[in-house]
Amino acid sequence: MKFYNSMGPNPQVVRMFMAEKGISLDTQEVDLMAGENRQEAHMKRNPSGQMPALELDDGSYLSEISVICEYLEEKNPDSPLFGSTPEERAETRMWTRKIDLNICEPMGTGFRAGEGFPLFKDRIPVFEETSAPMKKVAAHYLSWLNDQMAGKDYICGDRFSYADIHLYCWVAFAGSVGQPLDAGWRNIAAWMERVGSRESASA
Ligand SMILES: N[C@@H](CCC(=O)N[C@@H](CS)C(=O)NCC(=O)O)C(=O)O
Repeated sequence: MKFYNSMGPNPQVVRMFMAEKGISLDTQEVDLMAGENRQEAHMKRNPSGQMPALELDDGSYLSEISVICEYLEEKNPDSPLFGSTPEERAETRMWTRKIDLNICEPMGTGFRAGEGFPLFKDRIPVFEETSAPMKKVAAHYLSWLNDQMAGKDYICGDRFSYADIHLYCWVAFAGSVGQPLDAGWRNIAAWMERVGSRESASA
């Protein structure tokens, strides 16, 4: 297997996941700032032109971070981060989907149409006027999640999971590009510290 890595929150999710599970893969860097991920060689790995991608031993490729991580978990079932039972896995997937659709996607759109506009304007359809409303959507659902996190250490209660990794990398990234946490989101702030103190957070 080979991991195609770059800067950005999505590759970081996979790196953090692999660090948690002690997975080490042959890795090739792709220069996202220079647009190498939109050139022919990478488009063959991921027709969406995005990072990261995983090359499998049969020469085929996977993209989409939650899919890559679920595949790596199936291949490396020890220390499960999706869960040990069908119920736990369903709970992890349920929260991951809520987080991805309602928080990470609008955060990403807010960034690409805002601070990231110069980089993305000639790559994908981006509309500057959508930046502020998308950031508001992400903030609305983070505020909602803050309430949901009352009394919980992790997104799935007392079980650290892939859902924590996915959201942590996105919230950390968003904070560095003009989408800071609201001072009132104390449960999210405490959770960020808890997850950020794990060694894997610097992967
Ligand atoms: N839904 C995709 C999102 C991938 C994505 O947006 N990756 C970013 C890096 S964090 C990217 O490739 N940006 C550069 C570009 O789109 O040209 C996933 O789950 O992997």
